[in-house]
Amino acid sequence: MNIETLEFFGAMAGHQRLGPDAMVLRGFALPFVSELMPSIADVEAVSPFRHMVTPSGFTMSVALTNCGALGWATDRRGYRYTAIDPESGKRWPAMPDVFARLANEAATAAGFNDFDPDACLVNRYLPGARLSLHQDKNERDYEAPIVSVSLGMRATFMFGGLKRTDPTIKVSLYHGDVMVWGGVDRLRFHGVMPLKEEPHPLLGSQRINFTFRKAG
Ligand code: MD3
Ligand code: FE
Repeated sequence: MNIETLEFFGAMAGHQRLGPDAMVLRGFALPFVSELMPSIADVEAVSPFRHMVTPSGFTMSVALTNCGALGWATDRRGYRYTAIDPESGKRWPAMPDVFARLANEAATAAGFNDFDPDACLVNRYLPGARLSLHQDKNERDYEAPIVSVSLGMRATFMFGGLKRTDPTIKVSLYHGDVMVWGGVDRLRFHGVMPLKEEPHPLLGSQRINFTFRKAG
């Protein structure tokens, strides 16, 4: 990203930079929420949220589903992207238009043009659910950014470096916040602290997070 672009975003209220190529766009998803909620219900009706098992045999506290041509999955055999939902035996539901529009507009606002994700992982956190520090590296193309949307209860996000042992900073993510990261920040370790119960007026005692990726 060039210096003019950096200065432009640095001057924008409500946009917080976490790294050279990582931004939090505060409240960016709020105008989309009334359209997003019924679309989540549509996705869930085809491919319900489920707790997957990691290769080491640990059952994830976060429940997940996917939409789009590809979906992220894990079991004892490993992490991978699949075209078929292993639970339903059918394709993952198509990515709702409003999802794709939000992802593309957020990427553009953060300086990544023409983002065209083929995968959307939807995570659901109930109180106590957490995501330990990890890197997202199952995608084929690290050039494309990842866009994440937070809805519902606040989460404390951990943002680290390129090594697991690098120091982390903590950032609160609120209902409607969108994070976009790519470039030199694409492979940073990150995670989510155990969710505290602070019920949200619209979603109650849960947090939903979508991450849009170019996986294939
Ligand atoms: C910054 N999800 O699904 S999204 C994941 O809130 C995942 O559910 C978290 O990590 C969640 O893989 C965090 C925000 C996020 C995700 C990945 C990043 C920020 C990131 C990778 C590098 C830097
Ligand atoms: Fe991740």
